[in-house]
Amino acid sequence: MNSKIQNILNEIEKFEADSKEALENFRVKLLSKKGEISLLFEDFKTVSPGLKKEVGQKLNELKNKAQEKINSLKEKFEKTTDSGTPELDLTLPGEELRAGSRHPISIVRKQIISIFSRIGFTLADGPEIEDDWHNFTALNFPEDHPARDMQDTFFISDELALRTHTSSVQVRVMENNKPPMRILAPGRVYRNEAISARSHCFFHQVEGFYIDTNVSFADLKQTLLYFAREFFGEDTKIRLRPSYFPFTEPSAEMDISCNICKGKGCTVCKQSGWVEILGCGMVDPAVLDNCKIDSRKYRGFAFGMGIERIAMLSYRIKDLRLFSENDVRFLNQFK
Ligand code: 2U9
Repeated sequence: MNSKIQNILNEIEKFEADSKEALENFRVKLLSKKGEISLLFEDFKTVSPGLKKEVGQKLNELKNKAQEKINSLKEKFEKTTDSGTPELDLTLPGEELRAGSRHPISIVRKQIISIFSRIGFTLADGPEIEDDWHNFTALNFPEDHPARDMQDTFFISDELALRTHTSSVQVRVMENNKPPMRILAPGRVYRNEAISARSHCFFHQVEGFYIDTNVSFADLKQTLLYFAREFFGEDTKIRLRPSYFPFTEPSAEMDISCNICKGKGCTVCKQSGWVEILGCGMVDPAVLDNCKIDSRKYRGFAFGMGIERIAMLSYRIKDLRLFSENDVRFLNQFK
C-alpha cells in the first residue's frame, strides 16, 4: 500500500497538463469512482488495525495533493491562454453592439425643418454669443425691457450675452441679404431661469420669417395651418390669440386643437381643448428698417417655437429636464 501511495505521489508531482482534456483524464485516472486513489481507499478496509492510523493519514494526504494539483492546473487553464492573457471563449455569442439613437430634439427639429423646406424655407445659423444689437436693439427691445436684465439673460460682458432667441440670426440674414427671404433659424438659446420640469436655462427654438412685397397676415395664417396639419395630423385646427412681442406687430400666439383628447378636454390642454405651440406676427417695420430693409416696400411675417415644447406634446414627455440628462433609458426610446 505504502509503495503504491508513493508511486502515485511521484506521478502527481511530475504531471504537467498541456490541455484541459489531459487534465480531465488525469483527474478521472486518480479520483473518479474507479480511479487509482479511490481504489486505494477501497483497499484501506483490508489494512491491519495497527497500521490503519498511519496509512489513513497518508491516503488522505495523497487525495489532497491530487485535488490541489488538479485545482491549480484547472485555474491556469480557466484564467489564461498560453501567452498569459485572459482566455477568450470564442464559442460564446458576441456582445451586442448597441447602436445609438437620435435625440428627440434632433428628430423633432428635423421634422420641422423638413415641413418648412417643402414650402421654400432655407436654413440659417449664427453665433450663440451675441452682441446687444443683434439680440435686443435691432429687434426693437426697449432699453428697460426685462429681458435686458441680468435676472433674465446670461450676460458675458456689457456688450455680449448668450442669445435669448434665434431672432438674432434673422437680423444678421436681413443685414446681409435682399428680399425675398424665407429663412428658418433653428438653434440653442439661453435664459437665466431656474431648472425645473417646466423651465430650463437653455432650450431649442426654430424661428422663421418670410420677407417680401405684399406679405400678409393671411400668408402667415395659412403657412402655420400647413405646418400644424403636417406635424400634428390633417384634422388639426389652429386658433390665433392676440399677444405682444417687441419685434412683431400685430403679434399672436397660436394654439392647436388638442391632439391627445381631440378637443374634448384633458390634463394636457387643461380641459380647454387647445394647446399653445408657438408665437408669431408681422415683423415690426422698425425692425425691418433697423436691418436695412425698406419697410415702405417690404413686409414680413415671423414665428418662433420651442422645440422641447413640440417634442413634449408629440411624445407626451412631462419633464423638460429629461432632454438634457442623457439618461439612456429615456434616449433609447427614440429609435
Ligand atoms: C425677426 C423678426 C421677428 C420671431 C418670433 C415669436 C413670435 C415667439 C417664442 C415661442 C416660444 C419663443 O421659444 S419661445 O419661448 N417666440 O413667440 N418669435 S415672432 O420673430 C422675429 C424673428 C426675427 C428679425
